[in-house]
Amino acid sequence: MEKRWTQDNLTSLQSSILAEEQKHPGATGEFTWILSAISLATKAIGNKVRCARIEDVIGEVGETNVQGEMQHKLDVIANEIILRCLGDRENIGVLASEENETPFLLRSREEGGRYAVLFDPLDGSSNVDSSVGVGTIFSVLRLPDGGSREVAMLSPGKDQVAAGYVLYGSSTVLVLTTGNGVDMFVLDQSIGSFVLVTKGIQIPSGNKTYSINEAYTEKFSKEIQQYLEWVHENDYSSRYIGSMVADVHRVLLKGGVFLYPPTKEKPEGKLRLMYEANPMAMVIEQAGGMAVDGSKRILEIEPSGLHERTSVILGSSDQVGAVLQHCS
Ligand code: P6P
Repeated sequence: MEKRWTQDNLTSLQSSILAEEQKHPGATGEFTWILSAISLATKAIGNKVRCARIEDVIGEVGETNVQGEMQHKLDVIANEIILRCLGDRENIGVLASEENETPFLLRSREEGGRYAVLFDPLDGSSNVDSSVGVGTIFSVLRLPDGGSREVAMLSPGKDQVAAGYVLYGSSTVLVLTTGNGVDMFVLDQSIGSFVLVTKGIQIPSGNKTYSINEAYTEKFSKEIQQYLEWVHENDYSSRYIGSMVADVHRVLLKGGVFLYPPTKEKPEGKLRLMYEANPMAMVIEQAGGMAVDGSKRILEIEPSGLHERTSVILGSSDQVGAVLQHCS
């Protein structure tokens, strides 16, 4: 069997982050502390996802979350795991979750709270019962010295200091950017560590694959409808999983374009800006792609609320450009 890694090429998530940190003279190591908590939390969540049927935590809780969507048992479990793992990191001032209406204000700047971490604990959780890939999405913002933390947390995506996701799929994959490219790690269960498998991912161009829920075609704008007519006439293939982390991960590695445009029912779009669109947009841009809301970069949207939604069109620049040719 081919060696998965050898002594001279085993790079763990922690050692990769520390090596990155060395490039920043002023780095204090506290940033690493946050990412190691995200690593710990997502390993625990991955275990829960894999054992969900055995532990009978599949299905809905019977209540709706702040989004008005049915909450799944695993949403609650994943949320509690992240809050527990991140909550005791003394340099985190704010935690904000898709599952909670208001953010957790843990520590002031004076008490050492220097970062805000925003997350969707288990995006696509309704897919777990059919063993479709689901994921945790995270975004890290540095809190400025002065001002209210709630206001500071609503910074545009271009201010993120780190972003990424963990896909609980055929393998548990962590994709991370700290602003210097995109790296991919896979959880090696035999040693319990995320190990570096690809450094500096670049999204391929030229892949004529589009990813959108075409059931809503009649509810999309006429521009999107025209784009869909165009792809049907130009030898495109369609891939849509209905789990954002899985769909975006495929686009990151293979190219193509993922779209979740506004519909009549959701005129602002379905996906959330702060903890879904922004982190994914940072990853895609850092990999050389584009991420827009139809008219501008997602990362330049000035947020007005923690749970606001946005239209999302992201992928390789050529494929996003093909969409925009029909939307401008
Ligand atoms: P639809 C999952 O519920 C989610 O938030 C994303 O993961 C996914 O991209 C989207 O919704 C799917 O929505 O309307 O196509 O089922």
